[in-house]
Amino acid sequence: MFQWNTTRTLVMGILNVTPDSFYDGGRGDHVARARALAAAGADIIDIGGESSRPGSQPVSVAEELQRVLPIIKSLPDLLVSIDTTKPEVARQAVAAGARIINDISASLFAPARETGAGLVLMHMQGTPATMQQAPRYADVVREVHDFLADRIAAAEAHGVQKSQIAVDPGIGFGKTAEHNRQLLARLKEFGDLGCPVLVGASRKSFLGGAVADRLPGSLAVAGWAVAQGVRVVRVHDVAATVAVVRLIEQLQTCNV
Ligand code: PT1
Repeated sequence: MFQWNTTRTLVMGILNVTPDSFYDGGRGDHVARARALAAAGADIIDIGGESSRPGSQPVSVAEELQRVLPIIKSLPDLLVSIDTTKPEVARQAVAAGARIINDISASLFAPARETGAGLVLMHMQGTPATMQQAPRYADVVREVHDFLADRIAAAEAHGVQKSQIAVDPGIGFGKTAEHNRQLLARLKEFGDLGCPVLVGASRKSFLGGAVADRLPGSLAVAGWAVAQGVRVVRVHDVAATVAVVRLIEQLQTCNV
């Protein structure tokens, strides 16, 4: 069974194998891109065959499998997560070598139980197609926190071990820029859930400006998140993020 390593921060490098990725620093062959992410220091390669950015539309199981399976099979030596909401894609991806299910729908309990894969449970309000139309919360941090607590309990009730699970507040998924800032400002409140916290803020629109100009903001958020106790950061720019994360970890072990 997969268990999250909690001794140091993990950097998850993003590999979109969709034709409509919102940011793909340089394009190129997918397997070569995965190798480059690993060489840059990524601990996990997150492979996604269906976009979930705001306004995106679903793809079929067959299309998603066709996109992701050949790449997963080409990377047997790397720790791979499959970014999917489809149980059949999750099962086949794990059979092909993926060891973590990155589930933005927070519902893929059966594939995680059956395979023993790691499971990321993420919060989202609505669906990718419509989630940014009218995000609404009384207290976004409380509501996301309580949703994740409920999903952990549901996963455990379905036979998933708690040590398999990581949780994710879902930056950009049915949230205004202010909601995203509140979630990041109060990340420590997720510590009581008893699972590693993952944050994915890389190059997202709440940072402002053009996608190509969002690296400084992305690095600032990654460093901030690690300082608040986040254990996994999902990013496009692996080498720069690894440098930031290692420095924050050093500062955390300095005695003042
Ligand atoms: C995420 C995440 C993900 N994000 C996890 N998986 C995306 N666990 C895909 C924008 O506002 O944060 N955690 N898989 C990508 N989603 C978005 C959302 C991309 C918003 C862009 C935006 O620009």
